[in-house]
Amino acid sequence: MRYLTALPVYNEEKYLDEVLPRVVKYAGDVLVVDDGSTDATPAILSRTTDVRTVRHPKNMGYGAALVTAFQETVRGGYDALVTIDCDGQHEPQLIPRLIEELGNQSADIVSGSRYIDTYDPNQPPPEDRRRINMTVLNWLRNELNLNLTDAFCGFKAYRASILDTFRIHDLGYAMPLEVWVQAARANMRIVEMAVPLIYLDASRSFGGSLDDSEYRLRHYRKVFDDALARDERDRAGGKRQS
Ligand SMILES: Nc1nc2c(ncn2[C@@H]2O[C@H](COP(=O)(O)OP(=O)(O)O)[C@@H](O)[C@H]2O)c(=O)[nH]1
Ligand SMILES: [Mg+2]
Repeated sequence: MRYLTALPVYNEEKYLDEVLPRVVKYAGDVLVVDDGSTDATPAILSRTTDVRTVRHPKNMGYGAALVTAFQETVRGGYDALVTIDCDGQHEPQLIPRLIEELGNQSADIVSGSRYIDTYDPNQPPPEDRRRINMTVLNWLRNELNLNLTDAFCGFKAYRASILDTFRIHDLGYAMPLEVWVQAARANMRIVEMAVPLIYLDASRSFGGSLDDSEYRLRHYRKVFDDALARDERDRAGGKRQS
């Protein structure tokens, strides 16, 4: 399976030199989607030879960076895509395992889960993230019959053939919810793989109003509702196979 490994990156000058060589070691072709970084990220990337960079002229959001990775995967004729964050929270040595699992399980999506294995009690996830994850999992189970343990892990493998079926409207952190709605409604085969739960920097934030967990949950619910409604319309309008 010929696959692309893509990193959505926004102002990661602190992690690039540590994360990129480790990704290159375990991955085939590597793409960095620089989402309009304003720190030293572009300078660091300009001197990094063994990765390809696509840059958004301005910051568009986590979801936008993933959509670009989807498009580059299809354009490059790859069989699959692995997405991995660039802040040290994901372990590059697991990249080949994700691809292996995609093949073995003949899955459409292999999603890393930080909540399958018991995590180190000394390094618990931030409480609001754990709570919001549990709430969203209930939505997925009750409204999509999708049984997952981690709704937001950025460490995933996708079969390339599904990527251009997604119609993404939220370009921020809620984008994965749109993917879950469209993937579940299209009966895609989704499996999870245990990955370590790593939180290195408690000061990292979503930025802006999403740092308010109540607001973030309401925003996620709105994106989820809109995605459900849009999908129903698309199906009724024959834009998607029922
Ligand atoms: N904060 C932020 N990260 C982005 C953006 N675009 C791409 N990213 C990258 O997306 C990945 C996940 O972001 P992060 O803030 O760590 O998300 P979290 O781990 O789910 O809280 C990282 O590699 C970021 O550099 C953006 O607009 N804002
Ligand atoms: Mg992170």
